[in-house]
Amino acid sequence: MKQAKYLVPNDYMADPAVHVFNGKLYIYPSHDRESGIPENDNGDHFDMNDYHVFSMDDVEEGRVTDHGVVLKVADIPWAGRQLWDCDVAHKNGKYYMYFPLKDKNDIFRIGVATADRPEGFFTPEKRPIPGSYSIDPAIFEENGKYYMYFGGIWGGQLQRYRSNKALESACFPANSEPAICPKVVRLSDDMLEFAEEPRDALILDQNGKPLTQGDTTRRFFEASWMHKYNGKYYYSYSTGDTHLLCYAVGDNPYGPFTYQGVILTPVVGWTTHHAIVEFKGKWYLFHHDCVPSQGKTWLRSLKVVELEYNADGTIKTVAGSVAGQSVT
Ligand code: FUB
Repeated sequence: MKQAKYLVPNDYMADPAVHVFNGKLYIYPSHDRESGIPENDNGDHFDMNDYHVFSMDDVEEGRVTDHGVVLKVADIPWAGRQLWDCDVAHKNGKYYMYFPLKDKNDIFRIGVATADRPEGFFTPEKRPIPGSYSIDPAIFEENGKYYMYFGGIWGGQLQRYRSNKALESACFPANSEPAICPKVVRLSDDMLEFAEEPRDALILDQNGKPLTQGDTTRRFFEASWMHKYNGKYYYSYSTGDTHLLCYAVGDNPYGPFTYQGVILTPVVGWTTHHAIVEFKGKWYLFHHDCVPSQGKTWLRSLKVVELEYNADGTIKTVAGSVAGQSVT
């Protein structure tokens, strides 16, 4: 498959997290809906209130099974509003869904819900993860250790924290100062808490200097993902207001990571978000755009395209739908 394909043409799904469980591919997206809330920089118009799970036996063949609603805002005891990008991990026969949600004070926290099967139903814990904040949890497992990458600026509220403590008010570094970093934290053995204080996942330029806040085509905004390729750790993310998916490579899950380049050029829509996964010997980039909704930024559609690497381990840039990429 060299052309991007839409996966769920009858509904709006975004922010894919994708994993192989029991030989199948499972997709955990956000479920976009028309809420009528006007668009703003806070992302209030992304007012999602449930999740579906999808699975595929084969990406090339393309058939997608919808396992239906697996978790709803209405079932989460601490819920305020806005179920954003989730991810799922498997440990010892149980499946753990991590999801960002605003609490009753309109503060994003990260919650956990558990299931006995990858397709759910997921039962939420009574409280969010203690010490959690911001959005976009992405889980990476290696040798029985589970790491969560998280965070997002602007509507994702990461600028309201320093050293894992809430500030009196939001604070962005000056343009010449090191950029706000995504966070990485190891999960506890029971998968329900953080095992340590979240750390900065530092992104460096080729000279070993931290990317700066003013470097808006390279600095982190939201949408973390981690995958391993040829022994290296590929941390990937969205640059938000410059609409790129970028990546940086490191030697261990905590980083630092050195910036390498662009994975996906801008798509139709405002947000860009992804998952990278190997399945049946090929690598795939799952992502979303707003072509089917004719550019309504809050109604996004899931897509997949094959991802290719150069011999030196760099990723071949994929053209997003703004560049006029044709889709099937
Ligand atoms: O879907 C809501 C937010 O939009 C996600 O959490 C971000 O990553 C962006 O895609």
